[in-house]
Amino acid sequence: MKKIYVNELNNYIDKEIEFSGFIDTIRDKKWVMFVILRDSTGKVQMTIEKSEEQNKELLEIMNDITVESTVKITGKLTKNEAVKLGGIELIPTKIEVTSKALNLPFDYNNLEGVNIDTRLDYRWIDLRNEKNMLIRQIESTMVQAMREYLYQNDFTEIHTPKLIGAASESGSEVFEVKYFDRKAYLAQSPQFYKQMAMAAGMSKIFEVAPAFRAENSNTNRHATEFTSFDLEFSYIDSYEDVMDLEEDLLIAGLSKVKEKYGEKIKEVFDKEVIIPTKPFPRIKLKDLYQELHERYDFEIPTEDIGDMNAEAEKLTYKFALEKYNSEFIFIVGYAATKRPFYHMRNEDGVLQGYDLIWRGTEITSGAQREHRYDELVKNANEKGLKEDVKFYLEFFKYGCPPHGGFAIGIDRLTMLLLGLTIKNAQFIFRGPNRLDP
Ligand code: AMO
Repeated sequence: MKKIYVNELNNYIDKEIEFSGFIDTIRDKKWVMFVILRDSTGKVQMTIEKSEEQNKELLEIMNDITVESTVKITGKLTKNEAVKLGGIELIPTKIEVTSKALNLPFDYNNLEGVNIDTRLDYRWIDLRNEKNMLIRQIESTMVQAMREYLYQNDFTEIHTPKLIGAASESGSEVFEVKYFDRKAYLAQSPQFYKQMAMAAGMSKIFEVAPAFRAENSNTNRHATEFTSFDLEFSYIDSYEDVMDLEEDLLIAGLSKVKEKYGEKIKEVFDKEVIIPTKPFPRIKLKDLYQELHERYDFEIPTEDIGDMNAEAEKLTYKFALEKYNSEFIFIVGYAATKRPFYHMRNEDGVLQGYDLIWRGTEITSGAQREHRYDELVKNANEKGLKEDVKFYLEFFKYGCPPHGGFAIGIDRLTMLLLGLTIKNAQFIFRGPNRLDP
């Protein structure tokens, strides 16, 4: 029999049904027992009159049961205006306990004061919290809308390997794994395979998949495994084309989220979903340094010159709001020495790539790629990477159109959308000190 969910119950008034779910709460009164049942779509009240003879057996079962156990109820669904939960109640004739719960380690309805690590140790219980459930639904809506936008624009979704034979991209920050009698690595990005698809003539591709980074950093925005929303497309004239597409993609995603959850996000997370307008502001790194210096007396540390750091990103958000009234801002003009070798440089050596900052955190890196074999070899050599990226360089020997792309960190997107830390935003957080559950 097909499971009937709480949000479908209105179609079954006065009918005999089977309903399965968790026991949410039990209110045991003198004459009656109210049991709130829950599934992923909502809650419904089950009412058991104590005076009725046929309920004796049901009450025995209920007296022995714990909250958070799961049950399968047979009964009749009736209208009752006095019931706060949707004006309906379930009158049971049979209760089957499908799983009995132990006492919970914490009250997931009241997480204030519960240590985040304890919560993560029992993440499956923590996720029962309504707010956490909502985070998952909002993220799913965002990703769905972005996927749909790409399907509508003739992108093909691909699935690239996560086990790779050579340390990718920069040679650092990768996890090594034992692969029979040799070493393999976990992909830090699908970068090389996105580009291989371009060399294959696929023109427009995307992937939503895990990326692995062996970064030993404990911040609010770093994870060792995260979900990367990657795309790549061909026949571009400039990285401006890549930024244009990213604007449309984010507008599509955020519009859907606002339409479906805008009110709820305001109520539960106290965050406004603001749909950005095109074009997002774009600024050169050296002009940004100057603005940050003049406005906030900020000086980029010597080791970060040509790049950004966390503090600069925070101030850039402030600046973007002040100057452009925008939560988003593209930064261009990074130093080639600070960026991967596969970014294209123009004839003056200026990097044709960008980062996108949203609400003070980098959510994207993107670029036009170097598709000319000789140039690419030169750039790889400059970074001392020739052997590691030998297989990748081959992709560009047999014809490859000009192309570009970007990657959005989905966990960061969710985190910034709802004002969370990455530990709260990720379905299951992975960090230097967390591999379980
Ligand atoms: P980059 O390394 O900037 O670019 O990563 C792209 C985006 O992924 C997210 N991200 C992370 N999220 C959580 N934890 C981390 N440790 C982490 N590291 C990165 C960020 C970031 O902006 N190949 C290029 C992309 C491209 O050019 O297409 C790349 O991987 O949101």
